[in-house]
Amino acid sequence: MQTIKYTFQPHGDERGQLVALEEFNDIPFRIKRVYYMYDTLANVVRGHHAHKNLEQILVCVHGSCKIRLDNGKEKKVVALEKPYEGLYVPNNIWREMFDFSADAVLMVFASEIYDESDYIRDYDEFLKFVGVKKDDRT
Ligand code: T46
Repeated sequence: MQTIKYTFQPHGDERGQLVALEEFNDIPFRIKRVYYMYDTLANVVRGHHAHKNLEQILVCVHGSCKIRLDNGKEKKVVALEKPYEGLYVPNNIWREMFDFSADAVLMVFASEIYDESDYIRDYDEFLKFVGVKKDDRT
């Protein structure tokens, strides 16, 4: 499974670093929502769902965490450890976020506003939605 990890341009000088993210330039969609999670407890796994119509870029702006992406056939784990890296997560991908460091702040840029009806929270329903039979999985 191909994953897209962006390396954003830090604008560093003697004062420190600054990263600017513009829609359609650095973020490949119109940004309708930004949310972030912090104070995630050790051993917590968040996510466990897919979206029918949502593109997102995940940036761990402080600390680190890991993201498991699953297209129904294959899984891939991507580590987010730098505040200038962004992981693109398209629709129809099951995602789980885990291994949060105590200081992790995971910021998400989303192409749509919050809509609970866009979530697929049942894994078998997800496999059916993406047209994958259980035997096809690796
Ligand atoms: C995703 C991963 C990466 C809102 O009220 N508005 C929002 O925009 C969001 C994202 C959540 N919420 C409420 C709904 C729940 O009561 O915040 C609570 C926690 O949300 P959830 O359990 O969905 O959080 P995660 O970390 O499992 O998943 C989130 C996003 O929901 C999801 O779209 O892709 O982060």
